[in-house]
Amino acid sequence: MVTMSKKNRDQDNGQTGIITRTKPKTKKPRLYKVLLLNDDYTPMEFVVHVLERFFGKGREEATRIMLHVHQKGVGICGVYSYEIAETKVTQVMDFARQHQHPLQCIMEQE
Ligand code: TYC
Repeated sequence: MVTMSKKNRDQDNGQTGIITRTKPKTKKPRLYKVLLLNDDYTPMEFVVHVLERFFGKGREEATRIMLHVHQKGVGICGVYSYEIAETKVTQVMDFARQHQHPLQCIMEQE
């Protein structure tokens, strides 16, 4: 919707038209995949824990995703808006660094 400034409202005597949008504005948010990359050193149990803690997965799904990454080299943890995806990547990278594991987490536009 387009609205008038206070000055314009004060001067408006009812004859001034207000332009309104007829079509509802539905901007679809761009989505980003958060991916885990395989490496030779991060313990499998640590990756499962990451998927449970930061991506809300249960033990079974977390284990399935971890094994997929282990076998294929890369796997999807979840799909989010830019800000949420960026936060997840930062949380995982900080957590991996704190535990001195080389685990890599990246985001990619869908
Ligand atoms: N490849 C690792 C190992 O054999 C396990 C692993 C899985 C590491 C997934 C990273 O994103 C990863 N210990």
